[in-house]
Amino acid sequence: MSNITFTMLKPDAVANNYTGAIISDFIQGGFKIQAMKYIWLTAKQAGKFYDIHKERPFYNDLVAYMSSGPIVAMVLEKDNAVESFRTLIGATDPTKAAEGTIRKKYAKSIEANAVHGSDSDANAIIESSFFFSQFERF
Ligand code: IDP
Ligand code: MG
Repeated sequence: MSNITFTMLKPDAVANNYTGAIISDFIQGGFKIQAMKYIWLTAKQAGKFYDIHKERPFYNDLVAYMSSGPIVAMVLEKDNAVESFRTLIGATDPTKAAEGTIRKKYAKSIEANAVHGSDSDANAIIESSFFFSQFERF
């Protein structure tokens, strides 16, 4: 069990001005911000970040979407961070996300689903170091 997870506020969330509300929900959920960056990814960067999904049918659309506007990348800290954060954000498909979850409240579609959350402790560190050099030491 690790205490960090990585998240991005995706282009739909930033464009819809949900940045403040979503960060407030993270803090209300007990997460502390360890690092934060507002950045517009190139398609090349988005493609590299989502390399694990390159065989999936939605990969090209996902890369285009994730490079369509600015995002906010963050490292968050809490006990059992990865699992606790995925509970807070809800299911990938917002129509299936539980009431009160971030994706239920703010996501537009299964693709434009407001936020990313790491799926394992190992990926939390890989993803954090993709954006923030201080996590390369872990
Ligand atoms: P997750 O973000 O809940 O971990 P993943 O399966 O890892 O979900 O998929 C990564 C991202 O790819 C999703 O957050 C979403 O933006 C997009 N995605 C996943 N499944 C689909 C789909 O069926 N159609 C379009 N986009 C999808
Ligand atoms: Mg995932």
